[in-house]
Amino acid sequence: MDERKPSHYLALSGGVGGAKLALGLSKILSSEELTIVANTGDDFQHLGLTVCPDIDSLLYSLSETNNTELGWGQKGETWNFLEALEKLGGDSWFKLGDRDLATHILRSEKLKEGLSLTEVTKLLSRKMNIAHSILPMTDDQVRTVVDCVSVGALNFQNYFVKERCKPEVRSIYFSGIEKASLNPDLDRIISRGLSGVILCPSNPFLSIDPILSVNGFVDRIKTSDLPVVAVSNIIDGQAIKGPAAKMMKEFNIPQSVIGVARYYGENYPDLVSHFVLDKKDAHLEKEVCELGFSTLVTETMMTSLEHKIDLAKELIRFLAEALVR
Ligand code: FO1
Repeated sequence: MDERKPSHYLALSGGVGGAKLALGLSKILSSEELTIVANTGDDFQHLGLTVCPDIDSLLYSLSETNNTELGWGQKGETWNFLEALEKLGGDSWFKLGDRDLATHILRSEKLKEGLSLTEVTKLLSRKMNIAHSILPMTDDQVRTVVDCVSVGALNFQNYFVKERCKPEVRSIYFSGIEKASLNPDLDRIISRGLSGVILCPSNPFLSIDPILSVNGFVDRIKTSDLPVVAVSNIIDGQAIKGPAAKMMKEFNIPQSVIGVARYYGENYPDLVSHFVLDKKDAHLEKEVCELGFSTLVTETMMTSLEHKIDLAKELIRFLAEALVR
């Protein structure tokens, strides 16, 4: 009789890159085989609403309703609310489309009624016909703060959207992280046993760090002795999207896949065992290996659904090989 435990993978995601890979993984793994953990450090209160951009990127990506031109929000979006708000002199720097607004209003109402963020995310997932579990890293409030050289501490969305990532960054911290407990559902899933953890090609400082900083999470993963694979968000020295490369320069980290691999290795010793780099960085594979990672070189640009699925398949194969060794 085959006594093997069923496979179950965790994918840690923030922003567009994470959501793209999560979609690819969801096409090849069943809801019993995959749980997606979302960064909630980008969440904020805006116009009286609770906005959770990284959860929403996952909701819209997995329901295939995401706006691929903008990289956030929903496709076929209209902007009547925003135009009316502007006319009234309201705050319009953070663009809430009419369709997107429904998500934030429903979420905010349910949170006020006393549902947890996990429960609200489950409800929204169900309504969007998403089979896979999207779990916020915690149900407690954590807010990413970007401390900038000239302007001081900025809430994440002020830095990212209002200031367009222009100010030079001194440091980043996650307000509330000390008191945040790991999502209880996530805790249960880890206890049942995992086959591997995937750090999606999201910004390590802004998207992956907050998740790995939740109390006890890294220790739980480490004691399970699992293969943990990081997919580089940097290709040929450039971030696929967002300020990662600029931040690496500001933090004096090499602006390359080496910088990403070194960052994970130094900040999370003995956590990440496997590393995926893009074909364009193949010449750096040996150097990544020398940092102590098993490596896979492949196409990591996900410009079509096929690319997302192909990368997901390669990753799962790579992790499965690690398990049989
Ligand atoms: N990003 C922008 O650059 N400009 C926006 O106006 C904007 C609005 C927005 C509304 C809802 C939402 O869920 C996300 C939104 N984003 C916007 C994206 C978001 O702020 C960032 O991409 C993520 O937080 C980074 O992961």
